[in-house]
Parts: sequence; structure tokens; C-alpha cells
Amino acid sequence: MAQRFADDGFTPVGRLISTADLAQYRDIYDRFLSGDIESGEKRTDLGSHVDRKEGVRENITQIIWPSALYPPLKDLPLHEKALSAARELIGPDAELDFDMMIHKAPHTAVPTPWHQDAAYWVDMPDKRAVSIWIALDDTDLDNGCMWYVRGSHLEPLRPHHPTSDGKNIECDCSEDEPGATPVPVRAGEAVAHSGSTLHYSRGNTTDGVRRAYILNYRPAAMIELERRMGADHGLNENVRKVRNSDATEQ
Ligand SMILES: O=C(O)CCC(=O)C(=O)O
Repeated sequence: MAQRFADDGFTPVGRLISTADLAQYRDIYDRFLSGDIESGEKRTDLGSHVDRKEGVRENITQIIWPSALYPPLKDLPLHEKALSAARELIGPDAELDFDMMIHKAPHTAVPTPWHQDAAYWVDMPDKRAVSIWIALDDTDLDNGCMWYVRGSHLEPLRPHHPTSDGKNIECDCSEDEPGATPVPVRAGEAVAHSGSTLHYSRGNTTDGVRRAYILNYRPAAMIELERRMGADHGLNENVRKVRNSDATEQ
């Protein structure tokens, strides 16, 4: 798994939530979506660059820092398993940097823009970072499984620009890009990508929900450095723009 991650920039991780535990994770997730667990300004629309259809609250619901909003999440079995996968992939000094939920409601049909996560982040001297993307529903092409560009993490970051509404960022890429690969995973399974791997997902055109929970890891010393620089992935600050100088447009 570690070799594949190093070579390709992404790798399937296998099952991280047992079938028996899925119901509990889905229940917590749905309490966030219904507002029973409040998320306030930590809830945004990652697809807000597309006009919302009547009755649609968000095209793509993004809730950052669910574990800070609802700390019991951290004590459920997933976190320990994901941490050991992260350490296998980027090294024993990996710690949880931040987490988020990204949900695509039925028939919202809005793709997640192509991007590299590192473009959102302040530049780090040690660039090791891994996102573990855990599916709470079976995913496929039609409901928005993840796509990655194999080997893109080995090249310089692409220039990114704000999405048309200025709320998020994106870069030029498409499914025709050499190496672009869809990675469908089953509910409870995960796929990992590095901070500089190009990725996106299609919109959800099915009758079902597509719930993903994402845990992001980097070396403990880099998390400390980020925090000293005032960067906490939206815990207290709220910045969704290009921050990495390597990803700015010339
Ligand atoms: O779930 C998605 O559609 C996008 C996920 C993503 O961009 C990420 O995990 O960095």
C-alpha cells in the first residue's frame, strides 16, 4: 500500500469501518446534515459555483472539523485505524491535522472541482500529507466516487484559480488527463491521496446519498508550524483561497 501511494499518489486502503459500526457513523453524519448537531459557519457549499436547484440547500455539503464540533467522533474505532494507515503511508510522526465531511445529496449532480489540496494550504518545508477518504455509502461513477490523476503528486503544483463564485479554488484538468483514474469503494472502505495529488469527483445523479468522511494527516511538527502561522483549516480562521505560492497563477 505504501509503495503504491508513493508511486501513484493514491491507494485504496481497504475497510476502516466495520459493517457493524457503519450505522453509528451514518447516524452521526445524518445528525450533522439535519442540523441536530450544529455546524454553523463550518458548513458550506463546495458546489456553490453552480446555481442551486429549487429546494436544494447545498450542491455539495462540506462540514469542516466535525470532530471538534462533536468530540465523541474521535473515540470511535475509525480514528485509531486511520491513524495507523496514515503512519504506514507517510511515516510514524503523522498526526490528525483536521477532518471534514463532504456529502452529495441525491440528484444534486454537481462535480467537485479538480484541485490539489496543497494549493489551499500554506507551504510547508515537509510536504508529507495524506487524506484518508472514507465512504459511508457504496460509491461508483454515478454517485461521485473519487478520481485521481496517477503520478500528479510527482509534478509541480498546478496553477489554481478561484471558482466562478470565488468561494473555492480549482485548476484546469479533466477525466481525459493521462492517468485520470476513478476509484470506487464500498461503504466502510477508504482511499488515500497525498496533499499534491490532483483529484475530483462527478456529481451524484442517483437516488441515494453519497456521504464521505475525510481525515487529513501530516507530520506533528508541520501541524505545529501551521498553527504558529495561523493556519488551522477553518477551526478558527476561514480561508478558502490559493495560499501555496507554488500554486498561484503567473
Ligand atoms: O468528496 C469529494 O467529492 C472531494 C473530496 C476532496 O476534495 C478531498 O478529500 O480532498
